[in-house]
Amino acid sequence: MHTETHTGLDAPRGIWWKPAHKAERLWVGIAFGWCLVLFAMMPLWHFKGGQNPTGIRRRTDPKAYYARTMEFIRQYKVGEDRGMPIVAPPPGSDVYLMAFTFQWQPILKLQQGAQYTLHLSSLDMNHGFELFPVNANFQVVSGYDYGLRVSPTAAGDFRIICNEFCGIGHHTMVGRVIVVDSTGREIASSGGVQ
Ligand SMILES: [Cu+2]
Repeated sequence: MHTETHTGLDAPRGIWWKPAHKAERLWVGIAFGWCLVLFAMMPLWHFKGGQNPTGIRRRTDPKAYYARTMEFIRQYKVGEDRGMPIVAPPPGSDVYLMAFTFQWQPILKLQQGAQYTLHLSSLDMNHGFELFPVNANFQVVSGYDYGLRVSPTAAGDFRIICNEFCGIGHHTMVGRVIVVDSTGREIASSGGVQ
């Protein structure tokens, strides 16, 4: 039996080079046009929709990020909730939140309407920051410091959920953000929707 060998250098046999049908060309054209629309949506939504925020991105060492977060906790700690430090940084400050299996540390106490730079990083693997019930999602990547300029718009007791599967305790990885209103009053609620 004769077995033919083919290399990529030989032209394939047959009539594969037939020009594309009109309908196919039309669909390729529509698909390409749609690609351009979606491509334009990214910058458009940054300015119009308040999505795809820019921020500070820099490389960091997990050990250095841990040390920086611990210093931040020591500096502004105001209490504890079941052993977890509650930290109330002043408006305008840099806020550090670290993710690791299976915790978010520390608990943040922020003021409604104040501006902060929220730094996110992971000490081990990829985690997903999701502020519940606000639909805000960010990747938390080990070795990278992602600094977001944030300003809480509503007072309440919010939760941070990990939305990137990170292991056996992933579903228990819940953090907390307390936002006090402009009078400094804390709105007590558990499970926190305001
Ligand atoms: Cu996780």
